[in-house]
Amino acid sequence: MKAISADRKRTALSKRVEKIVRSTPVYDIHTHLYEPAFRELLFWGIDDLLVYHYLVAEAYRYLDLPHEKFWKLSKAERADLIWDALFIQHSPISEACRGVLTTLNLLGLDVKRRELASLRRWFASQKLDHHVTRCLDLAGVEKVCMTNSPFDDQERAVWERGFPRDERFVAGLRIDPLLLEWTAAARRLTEWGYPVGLGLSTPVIAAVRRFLADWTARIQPRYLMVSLSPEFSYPDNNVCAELIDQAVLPHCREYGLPFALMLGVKRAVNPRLRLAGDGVGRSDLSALANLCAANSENKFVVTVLSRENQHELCVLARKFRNLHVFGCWWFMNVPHVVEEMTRMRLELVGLSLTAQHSDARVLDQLIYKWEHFRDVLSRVLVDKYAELAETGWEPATAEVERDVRDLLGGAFLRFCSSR
Ligand code: HDL
Ligand code: ZN
Repeated sequence: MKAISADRKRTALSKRVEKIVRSTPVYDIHTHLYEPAFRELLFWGIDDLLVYHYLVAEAYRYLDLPHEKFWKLSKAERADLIWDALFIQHSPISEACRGVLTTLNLLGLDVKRRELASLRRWFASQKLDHHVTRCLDLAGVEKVCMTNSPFDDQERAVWERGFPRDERFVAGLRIDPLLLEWTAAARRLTEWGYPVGLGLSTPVIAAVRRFLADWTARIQPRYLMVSLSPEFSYPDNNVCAELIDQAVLPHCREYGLPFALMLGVKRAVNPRLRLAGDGVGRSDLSALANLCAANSENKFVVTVLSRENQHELCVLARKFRNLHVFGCWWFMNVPHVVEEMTRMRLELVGLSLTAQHSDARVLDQLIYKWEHFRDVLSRVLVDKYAELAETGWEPATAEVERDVRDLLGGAFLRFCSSR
């Protein structure tokens, strides 16, 4: 009798947790999506789904076509090749392939017939503004953080023209070119009226801070963000570390903004694959420990790309209250690793973290990235609450709702507003 009631208890708990995880809205703290005002910069629909760089990388394990010919093809021609290679010639079993099918299925489309033409007809009949709302609703996403770069000419023009903001979209001020390509960035800042020479003299630092202040006023970012290679070191006497110390961190303190770091990306490991050509490396996280220790007034929102760095990142989160861990980034975002990371984070850090972000580049991807993650989160949380129940600590529904809200953006918002 005892075993049956234990099973019944777990089944009831699973239903309760799954319902809460499924219905809790998400604050998606990092994506590459744009609000509709950016028009063609917002990717959506079946062809954008298929030419996603994750699928380019996987398709190129089968394609013989020289890369330069591939890049000369139209988007639809590239999508045809990827559809054939990854969905028809082979089962679409990878996470990125399955994601396309999850999205199509949840949009109510029939993939059984494997007919790309009919899928294209359906998307061609959709209106963007309606489709944005439908995708956000299906994904359960209430806020989308964009990746906004003043160094992107197309994007900058839209910001400089100005437009009525869509409150569902929040800006993220991305500063990779400023920190990582200083010579070119200095030239552009000078063009834009921020006279900077190459040396980081006081007037140059002042001009950089004015640049950051102007773009903060223009786009109202939730954070400043940069992605850094595994070789990133801090402190260091290179331009990146000095700009962080002298311009970025003081700016973040002045405006009460977190500095978001994405560590461990090796850019252009295979440049012929373009965006699909980036790789991963294990970072020396002593740089992060030094950053958090030396800048206790700054807040750091951090994700790392190497599976080998995940445990150390959790330990650092236990050492530094100004460090907020987020997401299962890029090559980490596959169910097996997401489950491993999420279990480890809950067991080592608890609930003061952001369990996932989507990194969506195509609007429709929000649907699968959050569907797949909610499945994993439910599985992990059911185990964790069942373990609590075994001690006699029965988790109340309101407590589970509070915890899930925290993991899906609530802890991040509290971290941003805390002293
Ligand atoms: O640097 C980043 O923000 C990464 O997320 C890259 O954009 C990467 O290409 C990506 O889309 N990963 O999911
Ligand atoms: Zn990203």
